[in-house]
Amino acid sequence: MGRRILREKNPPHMCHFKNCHFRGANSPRFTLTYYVIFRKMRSSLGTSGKSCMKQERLYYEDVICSKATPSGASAIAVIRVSGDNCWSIIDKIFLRKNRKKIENIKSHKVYYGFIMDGKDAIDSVVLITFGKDKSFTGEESFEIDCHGSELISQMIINILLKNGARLADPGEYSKRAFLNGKIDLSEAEAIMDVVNASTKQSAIVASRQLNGAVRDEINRIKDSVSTLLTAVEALIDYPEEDISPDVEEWMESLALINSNLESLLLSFERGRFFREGVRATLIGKTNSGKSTIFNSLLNEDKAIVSDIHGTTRDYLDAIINIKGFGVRLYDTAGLRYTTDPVEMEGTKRAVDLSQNSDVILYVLDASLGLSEEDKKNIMEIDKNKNLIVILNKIDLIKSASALTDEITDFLSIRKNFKISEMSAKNRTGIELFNNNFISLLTNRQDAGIEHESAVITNERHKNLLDKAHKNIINSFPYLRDGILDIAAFELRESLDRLGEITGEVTREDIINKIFSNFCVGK
Ligand SMILES: Nc1nc2c(ncn2[C@@H]2O[C@H](COP(=O)(O)OP(=O)(O)OP(=O)(O)O)[C@@H](O)[C@H]2O)c(=O)[nH]1
Ligand SMILES: [Mg+2]
Repeated sequence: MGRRILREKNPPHMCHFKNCHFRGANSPRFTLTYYVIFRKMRSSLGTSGKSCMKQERLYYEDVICSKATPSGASAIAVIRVSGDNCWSIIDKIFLRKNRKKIENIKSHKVYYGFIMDGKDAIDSVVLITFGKDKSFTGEESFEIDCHGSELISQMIINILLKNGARLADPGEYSKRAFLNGKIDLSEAEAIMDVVNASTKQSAIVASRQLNGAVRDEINRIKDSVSTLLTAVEALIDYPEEDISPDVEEWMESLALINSNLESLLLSFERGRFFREGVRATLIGKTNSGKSTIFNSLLNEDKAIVSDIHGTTRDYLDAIINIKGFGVRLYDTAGLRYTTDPVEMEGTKRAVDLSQNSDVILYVLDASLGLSEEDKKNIMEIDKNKNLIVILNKIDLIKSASALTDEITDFLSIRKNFKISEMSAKNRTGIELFNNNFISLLTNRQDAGIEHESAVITNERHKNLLDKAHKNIINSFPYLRDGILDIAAFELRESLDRLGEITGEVTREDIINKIFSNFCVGK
């Protein structure tokens, strides 16, 4: 069946709303993209946008179906079906326990019965119905919970296909939910983050984004930009009205917008850690105890440990969990002068890895103190990198306080560092190390993000925020000096960039690309 997109009622060919600045909005070649933009604008601009909007609805004509659970045998498999009038298929393929059809299908009902292929009952199933107002996609939908045999679910899908449905594309349910205004683009993007979350922190951040945290924050900023833009445009459009601009107030609200954008941008680094995990590399002189620390943090004897210098020749890695953060931890070959080509390659790899890490864990043998070689190695570490100096083997010394002072002094030119005392052999100091690790990455003592508002985790959002931020910075001097046309242009551009995050002004090809990365059934 071909795919068609239908509109109810008239599309808004003419738009007189002042802030409707989307190119082509009044053109007869009114594409799906712009159509979506207008629907979305109405919700995001609140009442001000309503003046140019007719109540419309956009939906797909065809019915899609797919299995939502993974392939292979399982207790239950779930098959999803969505599309306008898809309940008519239920009439053709489902009989209740008493072998009768459902007389009057209602939303949010659970029915027990049989999927029929002609006269044959294929499986006894539970059927759940969702009306278009209450479904995820915004369309009439239903779900079939059948027995989790690959064969049975395939047979049911074949029956659905025979009765007019087609197989769903990856992410098509979410795409329909977006196009029907049930979720915005940032919420849709969070769906796969929730599905793929591997740590508690990444699950919390993704689920918060799914519940609209990013959307709400972006909309708050957009409202402020919009208010400012309306005031500036009033001055441009009605010079005869003799409105006197309150430049001071404008500059104040611009500064507030700027700082809101900056704190969202700052959340990205943390957000990336939540989402992608953190890369941390143990580096330091031979025999300082890197492999022992690696094993202690991993809780497994994975790396070979010995008192022979140069035991580790190549790097090893493992995924560990530090207070809810997924961390890829690397153990590397010890740094020392050598002419052995294999060891030279090992130390080169160690340096390369540390340069690509989010955190460098420089390991010192506390019983040997801070040598010139250690100083040289530490000096070579990029000053902007997060650094934890681990004073290992503190069981061999009476007190580490003098050494800690010496290192603090030595590191005073750096910003992002911590010092952690540890005895990897005795497994002491690990909790303190974990706390240092978290507070270095989050600037907080605990890893909890309960009090954080929106956290940006998505590269696309970050790039758009960067652009919107630049537009705001650009608009400052123009607004201050009364060059209002250019100031308004920059404010509009920034509104567009913010609208791209939530999907109000996002090009169709970008939308398609986003949803094509989803799994089938989502
Ligand atoms: N007393 C004491 N000994 C330790 C501690 N940590 C490691 N060691 C010992 O130090 C020696 C070297 O440990 P490794 O973990 O192999 O050191 P490394 O830094 O990986 O060494 P290379 O792989 O050669 O670079 C071993 O004999 C360990 O048992 C510690 O906390 N206390
Ligand atoms: Mg080692």
